[in-house]
Amino acid sequence: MRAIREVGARAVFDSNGIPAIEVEIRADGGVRAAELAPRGSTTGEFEAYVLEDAAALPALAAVAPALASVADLVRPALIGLDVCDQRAVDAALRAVDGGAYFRRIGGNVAVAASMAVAQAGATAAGRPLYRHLAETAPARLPVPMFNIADGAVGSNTVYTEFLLLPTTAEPAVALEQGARVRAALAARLTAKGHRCSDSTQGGWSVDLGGCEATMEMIVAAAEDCGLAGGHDFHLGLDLSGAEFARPPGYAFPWLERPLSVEELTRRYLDWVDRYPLTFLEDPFEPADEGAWRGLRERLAGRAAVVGDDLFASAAERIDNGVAAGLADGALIKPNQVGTVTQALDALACGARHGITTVVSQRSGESASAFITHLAVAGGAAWLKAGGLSRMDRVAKFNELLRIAEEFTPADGPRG
Ligand code: 2PG
Ligand code: MG
Repeated sequence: MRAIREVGARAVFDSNGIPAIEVEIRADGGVRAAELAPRGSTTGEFEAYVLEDAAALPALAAVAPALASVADLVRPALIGLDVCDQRAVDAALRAVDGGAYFRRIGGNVAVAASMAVAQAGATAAGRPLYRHLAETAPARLPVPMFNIADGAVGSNTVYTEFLLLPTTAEPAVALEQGARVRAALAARLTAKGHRCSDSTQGGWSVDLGGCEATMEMIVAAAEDCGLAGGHDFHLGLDLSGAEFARPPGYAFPWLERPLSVEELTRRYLDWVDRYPLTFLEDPFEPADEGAWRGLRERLAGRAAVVGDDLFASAAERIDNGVAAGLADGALIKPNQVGTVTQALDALACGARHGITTVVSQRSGESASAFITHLAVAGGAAWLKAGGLSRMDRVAKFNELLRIAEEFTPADGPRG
């Protein structure tokens, strides 16, 4: 047993220049690790609570309540625990919180502490983080998917993330494909007089006025690289439906007018017919269960309906949602649910149901490649880490190349 000896914290900045809490763990044997809490730009109602003094943003003082939580609640609960026993540590975090969504200790505090313990535990155990975390789910290498053109909230006015999904399972080949299509898209955009700039997630921040024009441009850019839609790659969209729900319909900025659920469903079905589109993330708001089920039934497997805000990375929500026929896939983001163990449980739950699992970044990130290891350990199908730009995104893709050097599919259950 390697005991946790010290739990410290500091206020730092995330990739968007927003103050975040970083938790630092020290354990027996000189082991030391720190992780900061990522932050979503669109945060669903079922996400773990962010404990901060929001009125003080962007001053570092906004982190003061989270620092107090570490000092007063988390530190006493974790000191003396085995740094390698992630389940016990995460159970202690939940116990000291005592409620739902980490409203007492803060989901940001919980996730930073949980991830820092995992990193320290891997170091103490002398093995890579992905092996340290692999418990029950079969470990495999996820396929990287790329934010290739980004209109996500905070990026521009289209409010949709355009994703490139390579079909190859070979990480280096997939990453090269992402890089080539990124460059080809920039060439097409600049040739048409559009300005190319990086979005917060490392995609090209573009506003071509609508989803169809953007998908056509991406497909053309991929073809410039000799890649064929439906064969070498597919497309995905993250629609962030909850942001645009105007019951009983939806008012996306790229729509000429608000659409009813039936009209929007038909629009999605039409796109799946016309484009190599196989991945629809958050097409509706979570409460619109009939819409989710209806789209999924009418797609009949031609494209995956994937829940992000719908599930908020909670195994119980995935269980219920899949049983209700709402989705064929789930995004997993540790800070949505609060601890590494709960994120791994959500991945295992997805595997049990045979749905597509996607480990994902947030808009506000660190330079850590934690989620890459989580994706491998939990057997995720996909790694959604943004575009191939900005080191906070590229670091996560580069880590996949490093892991691929030593990975064998037998790597998995703890030996
Ligand atoms: C998403 C993520 C990452 P956010 O919606 O899937 O792409 O963004 O930070 O808004 O959760
Ligand atoms: Mg999303």
